[in-house]
Amino acid sequence: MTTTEAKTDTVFGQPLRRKEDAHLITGRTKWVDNIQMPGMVHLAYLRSPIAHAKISVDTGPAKSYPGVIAVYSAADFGAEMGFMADAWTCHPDMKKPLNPPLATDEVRYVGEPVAVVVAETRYQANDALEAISVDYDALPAITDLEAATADGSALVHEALGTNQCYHLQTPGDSYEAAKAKADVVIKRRFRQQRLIPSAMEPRAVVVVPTVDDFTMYSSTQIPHVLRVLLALITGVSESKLRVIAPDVGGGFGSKVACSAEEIISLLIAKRLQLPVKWNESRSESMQTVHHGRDQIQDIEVAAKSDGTLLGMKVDLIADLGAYLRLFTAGVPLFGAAMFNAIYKMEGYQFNCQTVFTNKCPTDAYRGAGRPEATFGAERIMDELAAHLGMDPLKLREKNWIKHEEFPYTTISGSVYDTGNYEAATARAVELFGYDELRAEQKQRRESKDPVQLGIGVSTFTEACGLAPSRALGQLNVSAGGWERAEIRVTITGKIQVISGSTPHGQGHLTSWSQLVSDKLGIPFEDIDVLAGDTASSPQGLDTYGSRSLVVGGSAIVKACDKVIAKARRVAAHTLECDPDDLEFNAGVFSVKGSPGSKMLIQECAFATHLAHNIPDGMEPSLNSAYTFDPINLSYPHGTHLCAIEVDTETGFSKIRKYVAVDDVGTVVNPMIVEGQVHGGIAQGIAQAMFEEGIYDSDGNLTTGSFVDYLVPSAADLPSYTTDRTETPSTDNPIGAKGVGEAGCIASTPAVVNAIVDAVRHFGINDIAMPCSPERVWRAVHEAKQAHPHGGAAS
Ligand code: MCN
Repeated sequence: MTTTEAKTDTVFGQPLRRKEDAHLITGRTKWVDNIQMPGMVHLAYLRSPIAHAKISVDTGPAKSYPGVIAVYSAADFGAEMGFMADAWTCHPDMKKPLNPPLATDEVRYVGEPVAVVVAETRYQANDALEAISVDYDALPAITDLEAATADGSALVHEALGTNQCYHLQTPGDSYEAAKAKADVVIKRRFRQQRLIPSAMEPRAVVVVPTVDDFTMYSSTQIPHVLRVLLALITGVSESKLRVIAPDVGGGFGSKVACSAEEIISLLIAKRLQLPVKWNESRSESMQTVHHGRDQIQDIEVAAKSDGTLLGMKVDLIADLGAYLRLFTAGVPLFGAAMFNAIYKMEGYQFNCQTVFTNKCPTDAYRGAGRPEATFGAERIMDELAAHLGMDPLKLREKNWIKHEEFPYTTISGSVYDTGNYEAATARAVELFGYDELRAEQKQRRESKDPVQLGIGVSTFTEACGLAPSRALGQLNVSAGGWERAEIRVTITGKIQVISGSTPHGQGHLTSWSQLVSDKLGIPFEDIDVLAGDTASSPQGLDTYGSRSLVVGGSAIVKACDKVIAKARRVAAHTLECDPDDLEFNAGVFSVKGSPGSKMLIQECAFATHLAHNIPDGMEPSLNSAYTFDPINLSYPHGTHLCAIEVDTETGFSKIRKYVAVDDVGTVVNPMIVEGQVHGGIAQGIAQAMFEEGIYDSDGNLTTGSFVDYLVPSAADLPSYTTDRTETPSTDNPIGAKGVGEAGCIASTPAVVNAIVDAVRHFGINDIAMPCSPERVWRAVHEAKQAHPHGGAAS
């Protein structure tokens, strides 16, 4: 027994520094690439340099290269390697192409794995790739999303007879009925460019076989899900496979995968009975880690002339790339219920076409479907405001759900539990100096200043906290949405939190310690968190969809309740009172009315471990577990305002002020929340102004390195002013809403709205993302040529 004093400090809600950072920032880390094993061999993949071709592969010549142990193509594995998994049947008529981890007779995107070399060193493995002989018999590359759906188009998968994966239309004619009452109908086409996730640590896998089982170390977001998928695909029993996600250098959705390289690494370790390692280069990662976004959105809104929104119609075409990964087909549907955003309306229609092309598959990337939807909603609201001559904030206020109307069932069927858009917007307006900036904008227009000021608004919400299992079932997603946690209480009163969520940058060690510390009254530093290892945490559904706090954290809180209930029995037994006569506060059980008669929870732990004198029939352990299945998604919201200076002579845009007021309900650690918002805003600005994955018409990725794929650096980004309002959720025991994707979802439309606002008086109503200086300059230049006498600054 070491602790004899009750805990006095409160840590929940405090901006504590992250426990995990000491080892991360001093390099005492365990990245997969740092793992060395005796006798370990190295893998390198030969990848298709052609977007679409029939292939025949001869691995023979590479086998005699120095250090080479084996060379394999699909033929060497056959049925053993199975097929890549997809987890969502989005439509009864959905087409699902088979996707073997190594290409068998046809390649369908540049970067697709064709063969693998096993060698003593990474360099020998890479050198031998050149000796593998592949005949590529080129086929037409399908790269244009709209042309791919035209009659007579060449096909990505001949056997499917179409390039369309599925076409989904919401039933009913509520939109047409709403439109019939409208004074105004406007329509815009927005393009969600392709993004390439760029986590700091590219993917890496090590597999260590022992006599009849395997340990896989992978830079993954989903060790638990990965273990199940590998078992299903390869037939290796789950109980023979331990998956460990050690320190993981970010994922942003791109490591929610069961990759070809993970499957093949396991099979090679099994076949050779040797430890194997694969780690990808940055350019390999850019070609083959799943990409994000890539949609064309045609959005129409119908409204009254006073700004009352009547309805919205969304027609999407989504580029799936060549194959289905886990959630490829479903990503557009994650946005289906979010285009209506925070707005009330009578009619809504959502149509979605999903199309195969000869490009790297797309899948979840920070926000997955919701950034796309929020962009569409917030851009079209600005367009409607401009059309009606209304202030964009006033238009939003006229149409948003009022705080007293919660819980609110939206037109697309979501139930938003709580929210207060008025409060978040009022705070953002105050911090931003909205009226002053509008006055400056007017002055710059009137003086024909070459540097114009634009103001962009985004009053976003999003749906995160994946997810009620039943809802996933209704949507035909082959996964549950619960999360599991276990609280282990040691004999000395220390705590191990066994977490099913798997952090890869989100600070869970700190947040979970804060949750447990106040709940159990045990000092913050006495709490350890075990996560990301299927041996220590055998059950879990991992981290994505900003679910870890609202689902995993709720499981932790519920497990703590069980610990307290058990400890209460021990305390009551020892203090010789009824359990109901005990109060529990800051880790101390005390008899109501006799405060001197008390017992610390650590003393209960010690007594329980000894089990000399605990209640009859009680199991001698305070350890408790809980599996929490949420009853609803989580709906954080906020108001982001961006002021941007656009040099109309050069097209260069500079963010002058960025204010973000987020409402993520009750907050466990405000510093972590702020960090998440900062990182998210940076990623959203990157989409608005910098990043674009481009393929040429032959299907070559022309932005395959950081030289031409522009990930912004700190020097490219402004300082942000952040603040919060707090409207607790009523759907989980913490009152929290997710934050991991919010900044990324909110910021892109705020920035693009600001850029368009700066140049709207030239007659410009859209600039395609990323709004690079060249694109902005061209838009202004073309508008000036079209209207040589118009525009205040022309
Ligand atoms: N938090 C809090 N109070 C709240 C909400 C959250 O204190 N009301 C804290 C949580 O306790 C947790 C962190 O904020 O420490 C994030 O919590 P949550 O919103 O539950 O998100 P997840 O932990 O589930 O993280 C997933 C989310 C996603 S989906 C992407 S993508 C993303 C993101 O997190 N990828 C990231 N943030 C990332 N941050 C880093 N560094 N790296 C990534 O790859």
